[in-house]
Amino acid sequence: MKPYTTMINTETGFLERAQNHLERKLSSMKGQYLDTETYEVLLKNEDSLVYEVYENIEMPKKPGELYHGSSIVHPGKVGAEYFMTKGHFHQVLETAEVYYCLHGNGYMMMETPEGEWAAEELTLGIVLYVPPCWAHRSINVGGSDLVTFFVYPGDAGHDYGTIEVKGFRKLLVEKGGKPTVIDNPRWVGK
Ligand code: S6P
Ligand code: ZN
Repeated sequence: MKPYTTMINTETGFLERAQNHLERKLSSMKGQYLDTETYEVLLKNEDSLVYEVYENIEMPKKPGELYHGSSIVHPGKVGAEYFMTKGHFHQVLETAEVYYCLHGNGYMMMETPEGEWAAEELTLGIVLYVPPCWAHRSINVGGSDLVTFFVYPGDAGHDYGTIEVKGFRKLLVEKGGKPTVIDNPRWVGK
C-alpha cells in the first residue's frame, strides 16, 4: 500500500475512494426492535433505508492496518425506538475503535460481555473511544443524518451473531420527548 488521502463530506458522510458502500434497510433489522408490531407495519409500507457505511477495505485484514470509513444513520423511529445500527462485538474481542462525530445527534450504546454498559452522546466534534471488548451500536436521536468517522484495527472483524441472538441489555427510546435508556425486556443472557 502507498500512502493516500481521501475526502469525507461531513454532511452526507460520502467517502471518496471507498471500495465498499453498505446499505442496511429495515428488512435486515428483523428482531432488533422492541415494537415488533410497528416494525412489521412500517416494513409492509416501505423497506426504508436505516443506515449506510462507506469503508476503505483495500488493505489486508491484519494487525497493524487501520480500517476506516464513515457511518450514516438516517433519522427515523420504529415505535419509540430510534433508527440505529445492528451493533456488534469485534470478532477479535480485544480490539478497540475510535469514532469522530461529524454531523447530527445521537448516542453510542455500548456493553461488555460481563454486563457493564454505557451510552455516550454523539454530536459534532465528539471523539468517542470504544475500548476493547465493548459491543457498540450507533443510534440517531435527531432529525437529520447522524454521520461519524470510525477507525479500527484491520484484524478486528465483526461478530454480529451475539447481538442478533441476545440483543443489547439496554435500549434507547423516546419518552416524554427525550432519549431515555430502558432495560431491554427481551434481552437473552445471564
Ligand atoms: C466497524 C464499525 C462501523 C460499523 C457501522 C455499522 O467496526 O463499528 O463501521 O460497522 O457503524 O454498524 P454495524 O453494527 O452494522 O456494523
Ligand atoms: Zn466496530
